[in-house]
Amino acid sequence: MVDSKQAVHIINVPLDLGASRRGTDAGPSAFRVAGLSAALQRLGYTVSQETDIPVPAMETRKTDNASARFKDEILTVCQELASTTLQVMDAGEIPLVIGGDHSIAMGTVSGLSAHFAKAQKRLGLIWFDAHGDMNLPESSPSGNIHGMPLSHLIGMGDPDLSNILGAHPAVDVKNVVLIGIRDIDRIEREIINKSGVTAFTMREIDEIGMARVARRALEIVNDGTAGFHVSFDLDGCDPEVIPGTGTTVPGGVSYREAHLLLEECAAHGGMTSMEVVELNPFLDHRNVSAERAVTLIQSAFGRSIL
Ligand code: B3U
Ligand code: MN
Ligand code: MN
Repeated sequence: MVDSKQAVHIINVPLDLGASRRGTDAGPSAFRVAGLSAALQRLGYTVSQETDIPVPAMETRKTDNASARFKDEILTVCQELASTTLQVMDAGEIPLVIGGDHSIAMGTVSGLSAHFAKAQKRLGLIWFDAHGDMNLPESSPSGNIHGMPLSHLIGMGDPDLSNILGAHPAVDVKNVVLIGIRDIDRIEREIINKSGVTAFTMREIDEIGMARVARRALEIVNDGTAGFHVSFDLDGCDPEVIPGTGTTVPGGVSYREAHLLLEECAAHGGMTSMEVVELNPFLDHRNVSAERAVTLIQSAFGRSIL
């Protein structure tokens, strides 16, 4: 679906209310400094527009919701983001959403699904992450919403967060894959195992290789759907590849494996949209994580070596 005749619309969401550590709010700026827009143009895309979603700064807010911190603020941001991804899809452009912490995926994916739901179509979802992001407010050890977006997108959890734009559930579990996971909480493990989503843990990647994981994942997300979205948490990569993120977990996906996955997504042709989240420039070294993330995005958008 992604082809160079379509225009890319970059949507920046400088949110860090979903994580405990400050700093993902500077993600969009680091991507600008790393030359994201020019990198897409070099591949032949036009970047039609950049939209900045307004996000309140943590210092201006208080939260008394211990099990879903800053829920009201995050819900407002996700509603605005969902209407934007819906409009961008309706206009025939490719949404590229730049975070921000991973809570924003509830907005991104709800808007995409609302677009397809109008034509009675479904969306597949690739969730690349070190974490499962399938906690519920009652199971979360932290109360951080960036550990909960996927459970809400499959219709569980807080009814406000799981019903953004009325798409409920936003995605069907049978078209959802997790890739790269290696740090799961105790109750979250049961939630994942019971949910019906397919998980390719680091063990599967080690055992059968990223090429086969990518191909199997693509079969699942394309089974009966109108295309698939890639929600790419940079912490899925090994910390040596992406040091600039807040919750690093050793033993992650290598730079080449991550490229291969995204090259396979581009080669398949069904990718409708992408989001890249959890970049924390304050933890980075001279913006290398942002620069590497830009080249990963290029792979997803069809860059080939030759
Ligand atoms: N599972 C933990 C940690 C976590 C999830 N996502 C990130 N960290 N980035 C939690 O807080 O839910
Ligand atoms: Mn995540
Ligand atoms: Mn993560």
